[in-house]
Amino acid sequence: MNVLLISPNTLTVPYPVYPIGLDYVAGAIAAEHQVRIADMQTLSRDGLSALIDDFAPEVIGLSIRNIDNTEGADPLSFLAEYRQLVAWLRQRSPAVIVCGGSGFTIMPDQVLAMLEADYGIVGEGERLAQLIEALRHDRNPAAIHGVIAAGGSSALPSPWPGAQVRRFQPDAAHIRYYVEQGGMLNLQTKRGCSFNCIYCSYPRIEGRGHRLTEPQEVAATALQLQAAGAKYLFITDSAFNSDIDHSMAVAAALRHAGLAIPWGAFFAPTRLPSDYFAAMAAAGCRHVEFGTESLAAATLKAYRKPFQVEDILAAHRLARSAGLHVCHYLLLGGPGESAATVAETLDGIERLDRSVFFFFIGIRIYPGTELFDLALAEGKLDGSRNMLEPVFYDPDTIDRATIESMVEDRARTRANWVIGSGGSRVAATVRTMHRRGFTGPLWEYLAR
Ligand code: B12
Ligand code: SF4
Repeated sequence: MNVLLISPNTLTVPYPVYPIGLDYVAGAIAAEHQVRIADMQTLSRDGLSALIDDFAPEVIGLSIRNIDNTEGADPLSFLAEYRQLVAWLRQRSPAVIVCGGSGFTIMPDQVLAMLEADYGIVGEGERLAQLIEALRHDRNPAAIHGVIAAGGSSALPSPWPGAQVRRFQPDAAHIRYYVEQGGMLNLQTKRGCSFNCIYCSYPRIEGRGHRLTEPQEVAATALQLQAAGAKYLFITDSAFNSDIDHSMAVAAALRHAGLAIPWGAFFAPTRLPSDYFAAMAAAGCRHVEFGTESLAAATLKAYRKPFQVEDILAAHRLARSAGLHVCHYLLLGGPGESAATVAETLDGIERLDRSVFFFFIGIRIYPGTELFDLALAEGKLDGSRNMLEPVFYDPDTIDRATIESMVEDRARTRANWVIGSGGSRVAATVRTMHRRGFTGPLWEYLAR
């Protein structure tokens, strides 16, 4: 069959991100089917229309990475735009339309109903191969584990048990865009996060158990991306160090393979071996993005973070002394947050030298998380509420506006304190620098 995979994500905040998920979906079906990828970051509607006329897809896959921007202070939803795209596709093509992706997986039934697509695949898109087989043989796709049909509903499937094959095509039309705009391509070294932070949707999207890619295979893919012109790699793992041994083995493999370009990743500031970040730096790591969330002991405990304040300080010191650029993401306004814990976090930040801080104020409540259950139990959420409209947790003792003004009071004089992802102003600066040849995420230029 002819299968067209579309990434409709045109968000450029904080920068355009390479749609790596579609490489894996393509990898699962390319042996049997003709596959093309249309990245709307690089293609106009006219271009898409011409592609549809030329390729005549029988199945169209839509990658729904973001449903919204999760920024309490500056909320943006993308679903109306995607719904319009599905209607537009229907006018041009009789293809069966299938949705999937990380954002989709958070609320599959609701997103499918809103977009009016035919089917959705919850979790890993590798199951598209089975769905296409069912269509080919006139069987019911909704009988497949993890597949939902319009009007149906589905429980979260078990993780994909088969191979994860990435199909990266260096000559595909969209690759040049990312190579020229900051040079960043993406790399995945494992799926899953074994930690249990109460608000987090990542284990739901990727599973709780780790599924590791062989370090040599990761290194071979990294070299392939480098050969295609990548000047920087972003490791998309939920937390690169959630399996310390594997992350060390990947770093060693990248070093032995002679990877010449720098890379960055998300890390949890857990207790780490003293040579950990030196090993990362030796393998080409340049940026460490810590999912720190708070520097107040009570808040870390309430969020069930797998580390304590001393661990954050120690991980920060190790990364800094290995010469790495460091940023910390902060997530304020969860259960138990108060003026005192916010002040503790803001004071704690002063102890983290030469860093950038991204503040997310208000925690988006996702179904399937402990925070969702807690908000229900506390009477802060009505069980029948449509969660597609972002709902943020309201702590008992402080409101989001107060937290925001506490952060803004100090952020005003500090260029390295960024509220949210920085919005369009920061994105515009990044875009200009990427056009001038700077590579990578670039937040290090804000570090103080
Ligand atoms: C890495 C990451 C980032 C990095 C990206 C860096 C980079 N160079 O790519 C940074 C920090 C920059 C970032 C930014 C943002 N992110 Co982010 N990010 C992630 C993360 C951790 C991994 C995404 C990823 O690449 N995964 C690896 C690939 C291989 O997996 P995948 O895309 O999910 O694809 C698989 C399946 O989903 C499925 N699939 C994918 N497409 C399709 C299509 C079809 C047809 C099918 C059937 C299946 C399918 O199959 C694939 C293979 O199994 C996810 C959380 C997570 N663990 O998923 C959040 C996540 C995607 N981000 C999210 C958000 C909100 C954002 C921001 C909007 C935040 C902000 N305000 O700035 C921005 C948006 C950036 C942009 N321009 O789009 C949300 C989206 C959910 C939502 N609420 O909408 C997520 C899910 C986190 C969360 N809050 O739960 N992000
Ligand atoms: S460590 Fe990060 S990815 Fe893992 S559960 Fe906690 S917040 Fe989610």
